[in-house]
Amino acid sequence: MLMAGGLSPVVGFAQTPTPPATVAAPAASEVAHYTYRVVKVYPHDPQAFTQGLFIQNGRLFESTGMAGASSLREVDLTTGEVKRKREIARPYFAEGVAPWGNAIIGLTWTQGKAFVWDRDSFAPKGEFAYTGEGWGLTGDGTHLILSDGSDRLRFLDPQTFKVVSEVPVTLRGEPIEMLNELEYVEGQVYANVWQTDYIVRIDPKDGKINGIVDLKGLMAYGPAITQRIDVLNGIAFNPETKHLLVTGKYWPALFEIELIDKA
Ligand code: DDQ
Ligand code: CA
Repeated sequence: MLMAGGLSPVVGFAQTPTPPATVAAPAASEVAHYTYRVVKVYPHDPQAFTQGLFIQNGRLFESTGMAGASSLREVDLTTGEVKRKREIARPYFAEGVAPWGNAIIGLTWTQGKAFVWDRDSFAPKGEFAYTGEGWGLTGDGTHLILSDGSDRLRFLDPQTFKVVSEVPVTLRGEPIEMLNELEYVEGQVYANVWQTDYIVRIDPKDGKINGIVDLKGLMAYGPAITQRIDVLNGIAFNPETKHLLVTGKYWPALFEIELIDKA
């Protein structure tokens, strides 16, 4: 269940599941809790149903979903202006994107197809097939890492898209599903949990969640909401500042944030 382990948007993560009698409960301190400090607020295209987000060499790339509105974009961080855009035609519903060398690889939600584009021209370079759904995509330098809405992360060979290994993602022993947009940050995988204000930090070695970032209230730092917005989605790491950039589907703002230990 999505809410197993206490990621319910209503009750937060205060509830601790009862451990089996024979197994010692891991100390709560094994999971770090973070809140955030907003460093900067940038404009974001409110028509962008954000599905993928990353920075490479200071350049910001984004993918957007919805059949008929899917795209790959390079975006000017400061102005939010779309510098380059490749539309991804129906029936494809674009999902997460990640860089690989000079290429960008992009998932589709239920079409089982990943596109490969040239990073600079966005010209198509190839395709991969995979089973199941595609949600988030990132890379650890050796493998691509894919989420599919379940509690599992798949590690893929970037040359073939074959599954090399998989880990179940757990919070204090309970599976956490609905892992959405991903970002590999200094040895850990950050994941938006779909339809919550939480980003979880996952140890890719064993799938254990070792940190929870609570982004509740983030939109209050942005402009007034004048249109329908959807869920938090999109994490990019800026290695120069060590800050995260986060946004959401149809959000009018993109936030540069710093994580703060929750007291
Ligand atoms: N996902 O990105 C979480 C994988 C899917 C989000 C889809 C939400 C909008 C659904 C619209 C239905 C159109 C077929
Ligand atoms: Ca990302």
